[in-house]
Amino acid sequence: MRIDIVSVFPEYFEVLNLSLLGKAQAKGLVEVRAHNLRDWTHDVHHSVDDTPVGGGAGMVMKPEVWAECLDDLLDLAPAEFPMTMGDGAATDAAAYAATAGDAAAGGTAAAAASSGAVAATDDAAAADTVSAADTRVPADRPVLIFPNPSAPLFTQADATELSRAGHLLFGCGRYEGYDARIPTYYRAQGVDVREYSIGDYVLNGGEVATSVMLEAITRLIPGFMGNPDSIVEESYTGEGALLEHRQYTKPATWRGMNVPEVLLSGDHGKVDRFRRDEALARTSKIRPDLIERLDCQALGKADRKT
Ligand code: 6GU
Repeated sequence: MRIDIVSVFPEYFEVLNLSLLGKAQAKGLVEVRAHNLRDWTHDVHHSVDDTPVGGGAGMVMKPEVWAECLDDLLDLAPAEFPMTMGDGAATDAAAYAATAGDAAAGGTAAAAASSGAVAATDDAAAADTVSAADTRVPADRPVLIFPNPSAPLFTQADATELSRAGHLLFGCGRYEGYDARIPTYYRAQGVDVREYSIGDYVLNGGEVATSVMLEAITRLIPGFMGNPDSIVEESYTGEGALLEHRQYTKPATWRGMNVPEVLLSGDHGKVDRFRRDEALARTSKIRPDLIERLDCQALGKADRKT
């Protein structure tokens, strides 16, 4: 898996060379490269942001700088929106027109038609590969990920899906965010673009969120973990669908506290049932939202296996 990270603080990612990800790089399972967004600026100040259109506090990251960088890393030629290509672009163009409320989306058909830069056939093929029903990531299609506190939550299911990708590119925004046209544009270019939040709190930028997502994704790459069983165990209820049961180690009695009796019984069926009951009970108490999302069919299957 190739992993590119773009940030104005690329040094932040030097820690990735340590730890488990360092070992995975040494084994050739992943290749991580952190890039400085400012390398794609042309002005003396290397500026990457500008004031928000419509007013307001803070700064917004400029689309031109990001585009020069992402075009380079994704090996794409510049084009005019909307590009003439597969359904993905058409849908996105429609969505864009619906939300933008200006002539930008509809008024550039001539420009798109005259732009020889868009490989329409390749993009159409790429659009065909991923339908709404099939969310698997084809290994040859890059996935562009923008951490964004106002996006859907990143889940274990997303991590599992992205662990099968061949190329991930993280675009770390800073300040008040990035120009909203950037993800729309690359989606229309046939790139699989995702925006994710890692939780309901605000961070200063996408760097920490990127390292969180990277760790969740890369540990699922086959051969990454020393003991692949630890992943299977975690996912027996459907990949992070429930909180895990509590764990104990020896001694059986410590400072007057006993481990639950059933765990010492040697009856694997009983132990499994105890743990699943506890996982369910704790989840409904601590995270009832997870119970609502539960795939009851998957749970039934897990039951029958034991
Ligand atoms: Cl992805 N980015 C930022 N800046 N803050 C966040 C976040 C992402 N997820 C939760 N908070």
